[in-house]
Amino acid sequence: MTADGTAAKRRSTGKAKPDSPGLELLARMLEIRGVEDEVQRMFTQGLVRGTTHLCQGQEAVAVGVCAALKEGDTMTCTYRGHGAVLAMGAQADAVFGEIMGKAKGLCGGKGGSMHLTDVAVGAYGAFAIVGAHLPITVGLAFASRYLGEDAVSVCFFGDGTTNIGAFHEALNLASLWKTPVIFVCENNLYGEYSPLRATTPIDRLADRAASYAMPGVVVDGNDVFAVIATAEQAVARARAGDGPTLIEALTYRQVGHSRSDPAKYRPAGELEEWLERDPILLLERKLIEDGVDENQIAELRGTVQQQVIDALERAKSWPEPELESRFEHVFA
Ligand SMILES: Cc1ncc(C[n+]2csc(CCOP(=O)(O)OP(=O)(O)O)c2C)c(N)n1
Ligand SMILES: [Mg+2]
Repeated sequence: MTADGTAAKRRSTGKAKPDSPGLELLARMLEIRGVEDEVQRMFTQGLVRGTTHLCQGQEAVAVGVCAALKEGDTMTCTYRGHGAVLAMGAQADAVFGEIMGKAKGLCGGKGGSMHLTDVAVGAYGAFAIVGAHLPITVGLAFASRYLGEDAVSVCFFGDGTTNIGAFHEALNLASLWKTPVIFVCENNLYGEYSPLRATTPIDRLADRAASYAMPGVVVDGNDVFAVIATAEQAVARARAGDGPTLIEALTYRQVGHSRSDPAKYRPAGELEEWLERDPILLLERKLIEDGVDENQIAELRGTVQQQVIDALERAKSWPEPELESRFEHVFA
């Protein structure tokens, strides 16, 4: 898969674009890394209303899968979903604003870090209940087919989620009804503080697809081009009416589970090994191999970092919600 090969099909995020598709992917991944690093700092400064679950190290999964989508496709994700929502095209200032509880945040400041939703870009919700969004995604995909549209729905979730009942119910029904879903399991080796091997009797989670008669594909989740290629196949299958795919993307969260978790439960040397395979470094190395100038990459890093800081400053300057707004958007 070359960077150029994916360009024509890529869905626009509506954000400023560098002049090559490879650099555009890098810009999206750098934006997510920059936002997450800032949110980590904001948490320690007491600026976050509620908690945080960050995705540094997993950026290539979100950016790669979303790059295989087109306008009208939909996505759901978890509390670790800042990256997925940004990859769909949500604006960084509205993400920061939501996390700080500001009125101009993505959900008017009422959802916070774990519930980033931006229907305008197809981000139909981040969910704090493990597994809750898998059946919802089957519903989104069913609606698309029922209405005669060709939109597909992507669902991001973790390795731990594959032990939840809703995972099995969703895969079963999605396959039976051939709904256009792409189930993306981000296997980051841990569910909260438990290593996968302590909770799950198999190594390859993609094997679970066999029970539901759908393809189960394992991909290097730190290689954005591999992710795009795998996601494109799953999307093509879904759009053609052939049903869902389970993708297991092998990746690693470089930070703790949530808040200020120091992740002391990780064996010595594990983080360092994965840092060697940091998805951003891998992409930069590939771009340089393909002839992109190192200075251009350094410049892009600076530009994206400045955009992230500007977005944060804007969001900080926004007002708090009006007291009256607490009764808006509530059912009872
Ligand atoms: C139904 C349910 N059970 C337990 C929890 C508590 N919990 C929050 S995150 C999490 C771990 C999920 O791990 P995984 O699916 O691997 O996702 P990751 O956090 O690694 O992205 C658990 C058990 C929850 N939110 N919902
Ligand atoms: Mg996990």
